[in-house]
Amino acid sequence: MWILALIFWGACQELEAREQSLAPSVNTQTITPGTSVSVTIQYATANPAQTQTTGLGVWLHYDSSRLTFDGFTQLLHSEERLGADRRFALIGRETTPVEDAEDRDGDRSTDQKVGVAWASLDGQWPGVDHAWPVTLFTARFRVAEGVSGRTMVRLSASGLANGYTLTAGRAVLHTTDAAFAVLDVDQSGAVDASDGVLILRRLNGASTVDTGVVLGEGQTNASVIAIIDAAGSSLDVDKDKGVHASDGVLILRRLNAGSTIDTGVLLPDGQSNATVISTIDALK
Ligand SMILES: [Ca+2]
Ligand SMILES: [Ca+2]
Ligand SMILES: [Ca+2]
Repeated sequence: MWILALIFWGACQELEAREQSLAPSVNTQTITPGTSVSVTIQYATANPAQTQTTGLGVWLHYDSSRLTFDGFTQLLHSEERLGADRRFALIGRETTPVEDAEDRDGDRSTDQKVGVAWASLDGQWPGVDHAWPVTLFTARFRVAEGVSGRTMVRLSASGLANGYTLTAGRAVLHTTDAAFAVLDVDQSGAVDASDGVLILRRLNGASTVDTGVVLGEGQTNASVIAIIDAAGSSLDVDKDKGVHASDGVLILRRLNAGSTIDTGVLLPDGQSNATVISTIDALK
């Protein structure tokens, strides 16, 4: 009995992992070489939601060959914005970029970082006077001349409230001529299961494919459908000379990290689970 109780307790702990989460207000933005771009970062908590803590330290990571940091605006609890309320301290603001030597964001292309941190001794950060998600700051960058393609602005934590883990999103910045992977049909900058869902729905003949799927900036149901339809025969991943729902099933299974994707799908002669996987992976 006590073992069951322990397992139950463990399951509850698992379910209730406390999170501080950071995400850009828009996941994908278009950039123009030689101009500026602003990335606004929002904060929330989960388990419990919308709760006060002792604070948070944030690093913003970026590729200095493409972006030059140009300062924070709208910084939460900065002196300009603190007014009479002194319960919060903005305890650090690294406006001079430093080398991203630790690479805590796991992306070698982001070689520099800037940081900001807040603390509340009585555990009342970010305070109750803000709508959730709370806007922490807007970071302005200058975009280098001659840039093309995609670049990421990523997030990591320099400090978390005790007992919390970090969930971090990332901003995808891209020029208008950036090439997206064939399977990145929502143009989010990443090929993932969301793309698989959209593709499968379309190959099933659906005319509304984006239900419940968050699309990249500027993307609509119609634009995603146009991208999928334009992909044409490259989506024929089982190479039976037709693009069918079965191709969508195979793609979605693979984008869900499946290593056996042909269960229940009849493959043509010469095709195997391995050949289909390599065809799909070549489109990522
Ligand atoms: Ca990095
Ligand atoms: Ca995508
Ligand atoms: Ca096919």
